[in-house]
Amino acid sequence: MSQESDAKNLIDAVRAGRLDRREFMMSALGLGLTVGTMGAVLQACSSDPKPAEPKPAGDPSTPAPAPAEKELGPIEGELHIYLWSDYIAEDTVPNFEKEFNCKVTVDTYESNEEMIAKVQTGASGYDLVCPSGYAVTVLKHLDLMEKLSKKYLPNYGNIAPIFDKTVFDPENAFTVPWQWGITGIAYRKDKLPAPPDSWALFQDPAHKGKLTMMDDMRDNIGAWLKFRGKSLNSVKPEDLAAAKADALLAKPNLKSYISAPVKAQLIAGDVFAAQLWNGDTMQAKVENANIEFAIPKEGGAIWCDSMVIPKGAKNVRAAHEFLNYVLRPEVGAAISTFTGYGSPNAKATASMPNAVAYPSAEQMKLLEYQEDLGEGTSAWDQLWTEIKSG
Ligand code: SPD
Repeated sequence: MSQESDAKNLIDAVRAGRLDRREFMMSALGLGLTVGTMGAVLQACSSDPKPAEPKPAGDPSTPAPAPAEKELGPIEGELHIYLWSDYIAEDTVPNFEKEFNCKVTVDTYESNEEMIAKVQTGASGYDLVCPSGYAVTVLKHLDLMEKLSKKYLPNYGNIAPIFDKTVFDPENAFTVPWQWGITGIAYRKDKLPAPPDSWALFQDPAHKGKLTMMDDMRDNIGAWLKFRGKSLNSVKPEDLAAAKADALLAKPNLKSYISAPVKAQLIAGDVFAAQLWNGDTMQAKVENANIEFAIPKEGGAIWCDSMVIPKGAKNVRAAHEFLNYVLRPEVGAAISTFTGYGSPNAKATASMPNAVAYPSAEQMKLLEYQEDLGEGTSAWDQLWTEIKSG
């Protein structure tokens, strides 16, 4: 049976009440279904006709009252966060622990897919995770997020209008935007003859063994799609076949597929150019001023990562207190000063002399937001496996 039909059978079983959410996840894992297939099938299944809009009671011009928010108990004594590496200032957690008398653990990951796989088990033990926009959509389809109780987030209004009611969370129901950034090329200006201006750099054998690309399906394949003028969200078989051919052409020149941890190799000069995110590049530049960042002429990805509370989290009040705390202007500013990324917090940005400016309309022409691939996710998963093992 195909992955899709296995996934459909499982979803039917949930709908018929034969499996609960946890049994569903365990069965899916047992069948070896990928995150992509599950998300795609769930998305396809959720395109059933919508129930009729409820009729407004009374004056039709009166907006329906907002649904009651969950009352939360007192703050718990612990909080468990699962976050991208190098994505928080050094004093953010210790200051929170002291002020709120709450012990915080922070574990790190290097890709959305790694994080989703853990959250999908239903027993990750995390109270906060940090998906990129497209991954918020995947978690939503899988019903893996708790709704926020805004009454515990009085600082929510500090979020800049451009990050308010995003495509991936149009009702601000689940997300607190954390950082935004761009995927491009980090390079050593003292090791390359000229600043790189194209993804073609990685196909040039002149720097064989001194180049790396990200161990991140969306960023890696996305770059090769942009290289050929395609959308980095394309699921067209012909676009994906071309991206695979380009990725395989580059592969012999690559030292490895590696994401944020490549910073140490750039600093040491073992790597001359790496596909990387802008903020991580700036963190490396603090250690070595020869490191620069470029957006290839064919374009790159722009994304916004947000904090969300996974379904079943145990320390929901502490999660809210932490979110409200990081929304303080000075805390948000300290985080972005450390990470080198853009802050979605307007008040934080206003207080930072060197805040990363949101791209201009001209720069935005080169950039594209990553979106959920829906039913195309399984084709991408397959392609990424073939590229890495090819
Ligand atoms: N070191 C933190 C990097 C965060 C990158 N998140 C976004 C990835 C988009 N594919």
